[in-house]
Amino acid sequence: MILIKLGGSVLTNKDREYCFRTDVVERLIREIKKSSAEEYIIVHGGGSFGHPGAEKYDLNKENTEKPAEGMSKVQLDMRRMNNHILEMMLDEDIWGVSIPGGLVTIFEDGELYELDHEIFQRYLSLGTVPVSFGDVAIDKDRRVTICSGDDIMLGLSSLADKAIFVSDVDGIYKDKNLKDEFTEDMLPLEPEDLPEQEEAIDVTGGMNQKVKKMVEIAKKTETYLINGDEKDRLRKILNGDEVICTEVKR
Ligand code: ATP
Ligand code: IP8
Repeated sequence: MILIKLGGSVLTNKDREYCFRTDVVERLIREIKKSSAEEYIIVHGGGSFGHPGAEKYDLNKENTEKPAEGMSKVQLDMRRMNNHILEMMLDEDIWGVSIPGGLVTIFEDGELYELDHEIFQRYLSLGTVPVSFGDVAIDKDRRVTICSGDDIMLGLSSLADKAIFVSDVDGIYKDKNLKDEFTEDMLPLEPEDLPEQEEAIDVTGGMNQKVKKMVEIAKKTETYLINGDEKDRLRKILNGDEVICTEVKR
């Protein structure tokens, strides 16, 4: 089974709320369809659908003033995004089924505590393609928190032969301006070695948090970050061909 995370940075225009990059999403779905991947799970991020609301309601903080209102609204935003993606998949005869991250996870003080693997395996064995996504989830300590798509990737990593993160950069860069060479082989780069991000970033922590989770995922399965803006990279990596990317090694 291959895990594919379609990142919010490639699916949406993060500078404009609710702005899908329709052509890119359609192409990525076609690349998956044309590839030799037979059994796979798609996980998608929140991009400009999920992050603005999550920030507005402080859903990733310890104290959230309006947890029920925030949960209700941001869950709806994420389900709208997910519906779009499922519709585009149906257009390519890919039988996607929605598995919202908030319904299959429990968090403890902001960290993933439990993820229900079995539901994914059951849907896979039906011949469907589970499509899970970052969501608002239950937290044992904080009441609510944000479940990142990267948490779902981590939770499913022990089932996977390969985990592919599709982003809008060629790989993980060591310098602040993303200008120098990105690192093709993350060993022995540690998440702490990455440049600190100054700008306000995603509620789920941007690239630094992603790399921490990728390092954990790499202990379980082959883990790559590729640029989905570049045509054919997703199809090629799914086929097992070499592409420009960062492979995070354990
Ligand atoms: P989402 O969390 O919404 O699903 P995503 O998974 O696509 O989004 P982001 O959190 O947006 O991922 O992270 C990708 C972005 O991180 C890139 O667009 C890039 O500009 C930025 N970035 C910051 N630091 C680095 C770095 N060291 N190497 C590569 N990209 C970086
Ligand atoms: O974009 C975040 O998921 P991510 C989901 O994968 C929400 O970090 C609701 C912001």
